[in-house]
Amino acid sequence: MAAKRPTFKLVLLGEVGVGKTSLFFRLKDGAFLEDTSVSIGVDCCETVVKVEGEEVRLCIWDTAGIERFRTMTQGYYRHADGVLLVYSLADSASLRLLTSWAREVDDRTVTSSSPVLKIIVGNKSDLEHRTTEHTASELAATYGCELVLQVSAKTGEGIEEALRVIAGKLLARSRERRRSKLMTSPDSDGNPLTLDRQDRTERRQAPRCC
Ligand SMILES: Nc1nc2c(ncn2[C@@H]2O[C@H](COP(=O)(O)OP(=O)(O)O)[C@@H](O)[C@H]2O)c(=O)[nH]1
Ligand SMILES: [Mg+2]
Repeated sequence: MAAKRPTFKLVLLGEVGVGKTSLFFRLKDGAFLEDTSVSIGVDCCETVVKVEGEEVRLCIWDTAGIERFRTMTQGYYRHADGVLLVYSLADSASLRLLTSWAREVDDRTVTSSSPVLKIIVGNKSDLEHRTTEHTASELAATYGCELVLQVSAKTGEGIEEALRVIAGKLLARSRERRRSKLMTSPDSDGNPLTLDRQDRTERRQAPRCC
């Protein structure tokens, strides 16, 4: 039987209008959706990225417009491996307001078994920039965000590279976690866990969104 792909859940967050749904459709269909209002109800998709010869499956969730009420449910974050904190490079307020989203992620994921990977994504790189990389990097340092990326959902610029970097980081973290568990956790019989056994456990728990 073919080996299952490592699977990770990513959720999109950020102010209304920064381009989350456009990014979602760019990742889902590889195209720019001119009218994102038609997206209501479509909130989850998957894409497969090749990293170091291994196929990684990313399940990506969009807010489906709920963020305007600031009432993201706990379920939205459940089993999330990474959060894409999106702002618009053409709108400095959207970067400033990302701090409250970063805090919300910390509050909502405080009980997660492993820390969620926080990634700052500057969208609309095709427009004139009204934010600086320095400000984004400062925010990243303050809130423990490990990556700062720039993309355009409209032109597709930076998208493939962003997916590869994110998938690579998630894969490396999951391997690292598995290694450290192997070092520390014996199984119920007192034997050290083998990689295969741990692997199967993680695969059973892998989120399925689509
Ligand atoms: N120029 C440009 N416009 C974009 C880009 N991404 C999204 N938009 C536009 O920004 C507006 C808001 O996008 P949307 O995806 O609905 O934002 P959301 O509220 O964060 O989901 C729409 O008019 C999009 O067409 C981009 O990369 N470049
Ligand atoms: Mg939207």
